[in-house]
Amino acid sequence: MATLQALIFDVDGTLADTERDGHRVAFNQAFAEAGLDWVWSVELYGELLAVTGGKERIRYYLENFNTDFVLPENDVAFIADLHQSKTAHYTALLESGGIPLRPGVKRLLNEAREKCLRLAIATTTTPINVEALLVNTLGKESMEWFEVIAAGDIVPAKKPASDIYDYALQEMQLDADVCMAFEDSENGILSSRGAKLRTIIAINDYTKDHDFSGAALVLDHLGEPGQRFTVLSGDAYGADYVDIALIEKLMQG
Ligand code: XBP
Ligand code: MG
Repeated sequence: MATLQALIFDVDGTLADTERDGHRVAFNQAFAEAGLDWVWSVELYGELLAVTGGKERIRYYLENFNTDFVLPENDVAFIADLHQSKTAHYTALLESGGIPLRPGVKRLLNEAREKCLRLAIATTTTPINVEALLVNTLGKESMEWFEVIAAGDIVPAKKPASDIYDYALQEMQLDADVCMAFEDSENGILSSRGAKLRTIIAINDYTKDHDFSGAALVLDHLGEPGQRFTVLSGDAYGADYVDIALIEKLMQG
């Protein structure tokens, strides 16, 4: 029987609702600063989220939603510069305390640490974005809580490819069977399940209609004592919030 040893977390949409009021806003600030008239509305951004990775998303936007724009010859550098500016705006936004953690995240991390479980991150976002979120919500020392922070371009193929989770598992020298992954999106669960990880989903506004086939549990959020989660799919064994005891029960499934 598999005994739980580690929790692996996605970042955007899972630890915090970063997309609509964080990444999207930062992209628009970078576009304006570069003198571009591109504006990513809340609705358009929902469509652009089909592609993970900021640089990949800019290219997807140009190829599908702004086909009149003529990319300069050095298109890779052009997109990379734009994305670098976006990252600066995004981290500044996090430093201003703009984005809190989602319900249950801090409590679950603390319980996992008390129980000496191992922690990791597997995300497509840029590494310094992860640092900015962790430091500004949990404090500087939280960077040490995660033995692996697998992020961004560290693997060539971003989610939905399983590479980022495969990388995290390999770095931790762990089998998928002794871990639980936490995700919020279809691309995320395709990636985690591709790495054979059991996965708990906490949806958000952008992902509520996604296909979460294969999830161990689908919830509106991880829940807190006094802030019960709603179970959208799966068996939560009568629990009100995700804790280690519930995760251990789900490990047997
Ligand atoms: C997150 C992403 C990221 C962020 C932007 O997906 O797709 O690209 O939106 O970050 P997931 P960067 O939560 O599935 O990892 O601009 O730094 O790429
Ligand atoms: Mg996500």
